[in-house]
Amino acid sequence: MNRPNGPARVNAAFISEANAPLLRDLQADYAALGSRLARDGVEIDRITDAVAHFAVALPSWGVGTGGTRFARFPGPGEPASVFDKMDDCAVVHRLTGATPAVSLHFPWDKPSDAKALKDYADTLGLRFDAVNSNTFQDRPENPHSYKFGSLTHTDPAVRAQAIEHNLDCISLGRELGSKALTVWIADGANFPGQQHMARAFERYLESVAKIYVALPDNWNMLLEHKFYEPAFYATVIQDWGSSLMAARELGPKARCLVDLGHHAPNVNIEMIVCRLIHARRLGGFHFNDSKYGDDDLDAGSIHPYRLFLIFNELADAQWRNVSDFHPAHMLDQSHNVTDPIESLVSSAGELQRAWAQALLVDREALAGFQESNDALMASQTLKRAFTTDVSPILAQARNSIGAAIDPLAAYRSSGYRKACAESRPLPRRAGSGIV
Ligand SMILES: [Mn+2]
Repeated sequence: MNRPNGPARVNAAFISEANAPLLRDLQADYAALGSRLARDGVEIDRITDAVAHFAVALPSWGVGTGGTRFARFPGPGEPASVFDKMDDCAVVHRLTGATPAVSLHFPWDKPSDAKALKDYADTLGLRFDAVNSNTFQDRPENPHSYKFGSLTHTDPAVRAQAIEHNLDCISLGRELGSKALTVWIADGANFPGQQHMARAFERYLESVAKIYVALPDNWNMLLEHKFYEPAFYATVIQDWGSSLMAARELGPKARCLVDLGHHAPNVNIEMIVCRLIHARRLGGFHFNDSKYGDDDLDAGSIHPYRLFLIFNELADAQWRNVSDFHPAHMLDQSHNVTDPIESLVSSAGELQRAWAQALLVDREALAGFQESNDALMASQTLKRAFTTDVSPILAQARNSIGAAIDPLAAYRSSGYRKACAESRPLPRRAGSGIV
């Protein structure tokens, strides 16, 4: 496919040129950190290798400018098609080396020719992660409205329409090489008494069971919970308890997806992660950050310690060799005031940072402090890893796989956004809000 606006300018030669003047300082910084870690018995190359193999999927909706309930302020050169989105995702991947997959959202990204899209992704070196269904918006082609719910609607015809859409997502995902379907529903109530809460949950179980049976054997169904919005009184799948109950009723291919923004403030998300690991039902993550609610801010921008503590649970599970443990990593963010590519580049780096820090935790020492009830030293053991500046590890990991030592600076010098602004049509409308 001839894509004149393809991400050709951000290619291997460009990145190598951008890296050249930074190599000497990186070597010095990496050697200094290597010596410091060696004193703790940590071999730095082992951590760097793990970071280089870390991957997180990009949300197709994340490369467009997001918005709020109030307004959306489009940025220049926004993607106008799913192919443009793939180009932007390829740029993020070339710069970071950490984002080899894209998570699509249907019908927003529904291709007229799935094979052409798959072929184009192949040429970009990208693959497809979980596909996301959307039964929270009405479409002109749908005979029924989701205003009062989708998979849990009181009317069986609406439920059938929502089930059918999820089945369509599975068949599209099969053509694209996806291995998972993520299901988040907006169903719930704004008023006490509006919805029979028990019956709504029963209808949910009945509907998702009809989707579950259509899953290929090597697929997962990721159930995403969220405690409020757009339903402000009660949401049908509001928490990890409801999600886990549903996953257990459905079967082993059903897993729980933890979106970091979908919990009340101060909820101990790392504890939830730990419990889902125990249940062998941690399906994956939507990474983002928040201050107040489901803010969809950039990962690591508000609570980096919380992000580290979540990765600490993942590193601990890996250290314990927990069976059947392979959670999917995906970003789910809304970029309202930044260039979306820059936010995604930065967020991928923040996840790698948390992963590197988590791998630095001295788990033998921590276990000893926990056994002897030494609360202070146990806490210090985590803090020692968290306060280590692992930036040289991240830069060296990127350099080792042909990505950019300083991906943001490289991106800004590439002129990619300016070229997109010149070649892509202006968005048709500026009004829509939340993505
Ligand atoms: Mn999400």
